[in-house]
Amino acid sequence: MSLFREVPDDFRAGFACFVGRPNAGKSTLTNALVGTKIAITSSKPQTTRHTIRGIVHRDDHQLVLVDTPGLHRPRTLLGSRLNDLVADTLRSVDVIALCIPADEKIGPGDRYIAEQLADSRGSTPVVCIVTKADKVDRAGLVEALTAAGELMDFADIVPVSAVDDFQVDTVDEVLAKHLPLSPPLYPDGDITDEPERVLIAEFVREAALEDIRDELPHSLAVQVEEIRPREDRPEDRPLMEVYVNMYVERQSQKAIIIGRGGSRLKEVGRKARKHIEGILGTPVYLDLHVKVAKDWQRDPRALGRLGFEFE
Ligand SMILES: Nc1nc2c(ncn2[C@@H]2O[C@H](COP(=O)(O)OP(=O)(O)OP(=O)(O)O)[C@@H](O)[C@H]2O)c(=O)[nH]1
Ligand SMILES: [Mg+2]
Repeated sequence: MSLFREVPDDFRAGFACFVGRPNAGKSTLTNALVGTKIAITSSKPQTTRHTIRGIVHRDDHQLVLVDTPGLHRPRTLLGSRLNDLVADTLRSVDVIALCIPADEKIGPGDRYIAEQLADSRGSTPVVCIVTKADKVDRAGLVEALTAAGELMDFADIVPVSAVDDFQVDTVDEVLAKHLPLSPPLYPDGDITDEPERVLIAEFVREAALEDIRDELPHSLAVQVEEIRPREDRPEDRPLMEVYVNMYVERQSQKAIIIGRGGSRLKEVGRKARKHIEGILGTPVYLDLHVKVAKDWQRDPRALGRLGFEFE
């Protein structure tokens, strides 16, 4: 049996890429379009650190979304590497969606991105997505749309609110118009090409960083140790056991994550479990372990063990 379904001759499939400055709402919109959380989001800029593909399945098309790290004028090596990553991505997609938040004035950051697009997009169409429409009133939205339209020559301009589910389907339809005729690129039911283990580790990292990021800047690494079905469960009521290790650098940070009487760790587990269940499609028993790995950021062997690979 084929994993791919029969499709009509006029089926379309291809890639769209979200770009925009940090915090513009790219990952939140990716999740809304896919219908399941696959990308972590936060109110702090530079949350996304690598490109993530999300797959939207419709009767007449399949849209593969590539969510990218926020683009900005680079100040550090990491920043310039992230920008290179985005530039490479632009060259391999069928349509580019530039995200601009409705509640912020267009600034040098957006102009910088528009210049980059003019340089590297070739003949790829660019659609403007005015995000966070729920944060402004009608007049504010008209103003944001007008200002966006003056930034560059767009194939379309679409306002959207991922939070209020306003026009999310329209974004999908507008992007799908630019896809080539093609059979599906991914099997039915696939919503991302991220490995499950990576997603699960990211969800735990997001939940842990949500309210304690300032105390734990870059000192947290998360690794999934094991995912296994609990034995002796009836076939129609499976339970997945997920074992996760969280590494911090100091004993004091371990105490922060665990919290008074384990309260913080419990809350991290509760938040992360909800998203993990969404991905695995079954109830989950989540076991979180906090360990101290002294100076792991500086120790190549520790980095290797934690799944960081460098060329
Ligand atoms: N009110 C409202 N807030 C939104 C909407 N979309 C995103 N946000 C918020 O904006 C913040 C940034 O969202 P992200 O999706 O992480 O932004 P991003 O563009 O992926 O950011 P980077 O990965 O850092 O480039 C989060 O606090 C979101 O909750 C929206 O439609 N409405
Ligand atoms: Mg993001």
